[in-house]
Amino acid sequence: MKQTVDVHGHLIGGQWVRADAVQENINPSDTNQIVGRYAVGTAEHVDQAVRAARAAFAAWSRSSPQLRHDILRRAGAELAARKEELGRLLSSEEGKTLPEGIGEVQRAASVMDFMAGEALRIPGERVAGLAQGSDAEVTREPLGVIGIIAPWNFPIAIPAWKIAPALAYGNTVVFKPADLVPGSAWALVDILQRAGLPEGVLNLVMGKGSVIGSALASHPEVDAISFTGSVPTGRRIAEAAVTGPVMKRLQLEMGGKNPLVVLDDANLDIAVECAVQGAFYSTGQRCTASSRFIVTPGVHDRFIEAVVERMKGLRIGHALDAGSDIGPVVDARQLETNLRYIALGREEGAELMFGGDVLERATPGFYLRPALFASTLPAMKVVREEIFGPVATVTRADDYEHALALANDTEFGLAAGICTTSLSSATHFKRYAQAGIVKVNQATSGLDFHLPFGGRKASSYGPREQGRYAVDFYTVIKTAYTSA
Ligand code: UN1
Repeated sequence: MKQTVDVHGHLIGGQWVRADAVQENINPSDTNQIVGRYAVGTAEHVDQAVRAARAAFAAWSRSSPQLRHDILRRAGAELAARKEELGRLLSSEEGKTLPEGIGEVQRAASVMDFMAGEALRIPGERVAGLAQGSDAEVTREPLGVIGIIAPWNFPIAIPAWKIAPALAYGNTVVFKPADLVPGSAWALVDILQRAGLPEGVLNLVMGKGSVIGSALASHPEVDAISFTGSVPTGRRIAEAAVTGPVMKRLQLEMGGKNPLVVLDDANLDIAVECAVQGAFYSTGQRCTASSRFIVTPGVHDRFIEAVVERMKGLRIGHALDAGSDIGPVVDARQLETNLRYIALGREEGAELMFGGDVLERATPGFYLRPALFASTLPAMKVVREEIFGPVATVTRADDYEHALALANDTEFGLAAGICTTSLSSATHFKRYAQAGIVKVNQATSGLDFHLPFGGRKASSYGPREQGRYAVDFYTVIKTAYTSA
């Protein structure tokens, strides 16, 4: 494809770098619309970016926390000031609705502010040593060059919550955004760079995961990889990351098949809201989405009826239309996956209660009506495998104990929810749900930026992201002994 003036380049060593290959960023709400043109990189770009990050590390890792704080604060302020504009860009490239897009940019701004503060609060401790006169200090130092590989479903918030702590704690970064959503990533990097980062501290290389992600995961000068995406890709990254001379530290956030348990004593309105919000908003494209509703007999039929009624009122349309509750699926491939699972659910004997059909709108896009399956059994693939679309299943449970067992009957362990008015069921579930995040009377998706995020089992590997806990991944501990 011919390069045009408006191509957005990579950022390597403080310079915007144009590439021979260019990709068009297509709007899933209107496939005739090109959101922008973005450079597509090679392993050579990754190598240059990693060298730049390595060269910048010595000075940046010793920089004043005040400097790092001020840069992050400035970036946060610009993100907040431009959230309407950047929210439009985000919704145009990813397909989530405009309020969701704007909300996500605000979240990125809040993350910058929070992490600006954390740059001033790097923890450490002084402890008495055991030998006579010996003192020990436990301090945290920057880790080095961090490779950040982000998914397409949160085009600005996930990059922000990985990049901000990396920089706050004195690391340098090579960032590879998802190739479906380079626009928000480019804008975020541009903002951080103009906020005053020295050259090479933050580098951006766009392109295919199979090329850029692999090159980053296997590069000997990269010290750690923070990745969010699928389990198979996470596994490939992990394998590549430990084969070099120095095994890289890993933080992998992967899939989910998150249960929402609804008990007989639940407030039905709350349960329906949690179900519909958690499963279908953001087009179900969240690793925290509730995809398995597990419902006890006394409320089972009423719950399905009420969810279907609520689904009938959902407006599926162009992400930027004020009337849309749910935007399109991100691309043709994901739509195909969703439809394949919807067909499979029927073949497996699940009962399609509502939705699952492709919709025509004024503009050509990947519009899908959210789907609800009932009469599903734990062994069905639609109940076991992550679909990453607006498809949810209802499984009947005999009682609370059975519901808990079904909730935990999965290889994943990211989020788990329960709707109940019983303190004892809620308390028991919080304790025994095998998940990194548990929600009571709240949708499983939608998380606070100041709290730790991560899962168990196949969902996650490595230390938590976000909040004060991010320090565990982005710093390395030193224990110093001194005798005077
Ligand atoms: C949220 O539900 O607010 O990729 C965040 C994802 C998760 C983030 C979910 N890593 O969906």
